[in-house]
Amino acid sequence: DGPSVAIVGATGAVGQEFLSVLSDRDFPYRSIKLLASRRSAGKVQTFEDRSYKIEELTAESFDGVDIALFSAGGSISKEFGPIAVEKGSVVVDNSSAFRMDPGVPLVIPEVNPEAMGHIGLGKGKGALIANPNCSTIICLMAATPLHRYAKVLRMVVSTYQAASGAGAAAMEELELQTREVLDGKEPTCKIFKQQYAFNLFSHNAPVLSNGYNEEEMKLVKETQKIWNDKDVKVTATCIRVPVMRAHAESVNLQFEKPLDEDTARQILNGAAGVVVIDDRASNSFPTPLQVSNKDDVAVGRIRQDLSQDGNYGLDIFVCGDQIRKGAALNAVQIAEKLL
Ligand code: A2P
Ligand code: 11C
Repeated sequence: DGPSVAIVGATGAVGQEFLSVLSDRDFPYRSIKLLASRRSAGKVQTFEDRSYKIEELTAESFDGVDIALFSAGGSISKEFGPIAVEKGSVVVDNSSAFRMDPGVPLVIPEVNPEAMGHIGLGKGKGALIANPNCSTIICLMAATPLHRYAKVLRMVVSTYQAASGAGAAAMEELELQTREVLDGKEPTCKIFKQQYAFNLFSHNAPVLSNGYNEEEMKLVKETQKIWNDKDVKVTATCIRVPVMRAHAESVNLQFEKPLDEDTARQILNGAAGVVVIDDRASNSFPTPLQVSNKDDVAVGRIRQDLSQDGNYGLDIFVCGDQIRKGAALNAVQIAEKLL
């Protein structure tokens, strides 16, 4: 028993992770449908000992679907999300298409589950729920428990983002380029138009007229929406680094109330979905590799910000698996709340 589930973008990096997460968490489903582009239609995918044919995404794909997990890019979400809702599906959308729509909840289950309101299954009504951007999810998993205690007034984020955020093809390109460079060959630059292996560069999202790129503005706007706080000041610099699948973020926080580092460590130790890795003696702090394929976000380098008077500032360093908590896991956790 359970809901019928459709995965839109099933062949992609996040689509494949939806399947792993559903299986790992024993998500109860009655049936599952794997949807992708015409290019993939007919390919066979094994999932939980059964073979499934990938189907081409069409308007008819959503007949009888209770939950649709979308991760095929914003334009596919814009086109097919409303069709799925019309057919009565609850859509959990991993793209940026609907995140800032005031009528669409933007949800991290550990942070703002209440934003889902009364959306549920079996009500004869479809709905849209947006999954935040990966950098926002990973940042807010660590910042929110501190925000609840001392209220963040200003947050400065610098990201070190993995290839996976740009999809399966970018991950393949990083691997290929690494081999090519080591072999003394010219690296193939299709996804990013510049050398990625043994390099880093400003995030590939379009740069806006204010000088920020879209990825940076997502951190600003999504934080304000998720915290339901239009006044919180956020600024960000987003960088792509040659790491496969986990993002790292340096986060500087300024609080309304004092918060010392020992209390912050205690709060983070008790936070759901967060592990603290913060051993100064052995220089052991979070790394992207440690959190790869893991559910929890890791936090370390927890220290008082010397540049702020009193205990009104903290610096932390956060790492989280971009495909898992940054995308698929968060979406499946939302789906679990619908059950
Ligand atoms: P396909 O493999 O058939 O191209 P990623 O984020 O890893 O790049 O994955 C993108 C996902 O979105 C893939 O599953 C891809 O399917 C899917 N996709 C891309 N374009 C379309 C489309 N026009 N219709 C349906 N799915 C699409
Ligand atoms: C990245 N966060 O790591 C981006 C990609 O709004 O869902 C995903 C963009 C989004 O590159």
